[in-house]
Amino acid sequence: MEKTFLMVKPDGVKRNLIGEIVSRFEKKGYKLVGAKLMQISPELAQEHYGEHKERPFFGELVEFITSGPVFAMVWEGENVISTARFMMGATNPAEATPGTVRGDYAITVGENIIHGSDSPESAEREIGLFFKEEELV
Ligand code: RTP
Ligand code: MG
Repeated sequence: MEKTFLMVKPDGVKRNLIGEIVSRFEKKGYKLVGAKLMQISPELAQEHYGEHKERPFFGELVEFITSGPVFAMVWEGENVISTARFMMGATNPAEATPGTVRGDYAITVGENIIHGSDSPESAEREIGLFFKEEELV
């Protein structure tokens, strides 16, 4: 069964949106197989967002994602990688459809509430970065 890595970013945790976000994926029918509240180190942040290291916003991205605790999760289900991305909404919340997480709860691209793996390769890589095998049930 397909698995993906989702994370409530520091802005979502600060705004008390963990429950709301978990609830959406539970109600959709996906299964939560791993979860933890954690502080991301600068090293892990740079590794996680490695594909963006040449981008002008990389420094701000690393600073933001390490600015407070995040809620890291692994979800399982049919087509969960692409459907979770659809449920998250566009990267820029100004373009995200109402009914999506970013469409309903965010305004700016720098603080867009949630992360989700964008492909099977990213999902495998990111689950491995954030979770040990024994942390998944
Ligand atoms: P994420 O990786 O966080 O789930 O977001 P995403 O796939 O929708 O977007 P991605 O292209 O991977 O960008 C990662 C994060 O970088 C920030 N960003 N800022 N200032 C900008 O133009 C800009 N572009 C991207 C966003 O916070 C985005 O979530
Ligand atoms: Mg991305």
